[in-house]
Amino acid sequence: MTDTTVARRLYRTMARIRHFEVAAAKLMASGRLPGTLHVSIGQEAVAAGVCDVLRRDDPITTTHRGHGHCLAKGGEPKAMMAELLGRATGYCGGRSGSMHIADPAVGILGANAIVGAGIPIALGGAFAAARQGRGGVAVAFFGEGAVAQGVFHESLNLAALWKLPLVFVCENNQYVELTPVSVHLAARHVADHAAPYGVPGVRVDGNDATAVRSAAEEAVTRARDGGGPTLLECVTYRWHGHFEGDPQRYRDPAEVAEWKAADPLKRLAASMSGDSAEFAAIDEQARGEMADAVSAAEADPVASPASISAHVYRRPVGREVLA
Ligand SMILES: Cc1ncc(C[n+]2csc(CCOP(=O)(O)OP(=O)(O)O)c2C)c(N)n1
Ligand SMILES: [Mg+2]
Repeated sequence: MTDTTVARRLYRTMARIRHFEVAAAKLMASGRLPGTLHVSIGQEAVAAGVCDVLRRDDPITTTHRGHGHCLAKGGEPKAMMAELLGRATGYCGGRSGSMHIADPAVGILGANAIVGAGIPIALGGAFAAARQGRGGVAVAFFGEGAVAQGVFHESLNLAALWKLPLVFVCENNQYVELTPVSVHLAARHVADHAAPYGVPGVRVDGNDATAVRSAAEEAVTRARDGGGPTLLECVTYRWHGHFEGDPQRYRDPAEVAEWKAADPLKRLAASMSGDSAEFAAIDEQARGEMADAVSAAEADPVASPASISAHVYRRPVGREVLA
């Protein structure tokens, strides 16, 4: 039996992510949002379940599909939406768009467009947390595409060797761009990669927010208590294409329909059937919050082209090196 307060909190986080991304996808379809956009619609239970057991200052890293993790960790929807819309008030001054949201004040060390690149940054966060000795735990969110990257294995090895407080959360949404996981990974399951490093490997239904939360709670508690890392594989599915506008010729619409029937929001609401009015109200509130974020962000000034090189490191060349 799921605790009502926890269920409502998880639902609220998922609804906020859903409405943020539905709004962003609509803005892109109507030509109002520039750049590239990868949404996590259908995968909300992972961000909600994991971040629910984290402290405000616990560090996380995420990927090109990271809006959900940022929102669940305490990212500001208005500053995120402004960033997506290229506004000067966005998290990165409107210079970066969707894939580089960061907010150290709430532990978001950064989204990252390079597959796998957030994992060693989270490893650094875990190393720092261990040194600080305040029980901090870091989380690396990544897709199953990163599991074939060397840096995943290097980070898992070091985290295991040094018993770092790091939870590796793989959001296995079945596809790496156009490639299904079945022809991408040699191992049967992502979680199987934990055993060679002597680390617990757990596979959970990633569309069940309370199951994700329980598995994350166990892993985070172990990490806080000095028990080292865990590899948590959350099995889920992205409803939209790899990017907004992806023609999706590589998958059967029937498969998408099957996963839509396992909507993490509807599943949680159904498991708490006595509470349907409450969930509907939470949903409406989240929809309004994100509509307000869009209106406020759209009213803000577009980033000035003159700011394009702000914060860009330029290596001195030639005589400048000696100067
Ligand atoms: C090192 C690197 N290689 C390739 C790419 C191009 N790329 C962007 S997203 C992506 C797929 C990632 O798949 P996965 O890790 O499963 O995440 P998902 O998109 O499913 O959330 C690829 C190959 C990249 N950004 N970085
Ligand atoms: Mg994937």
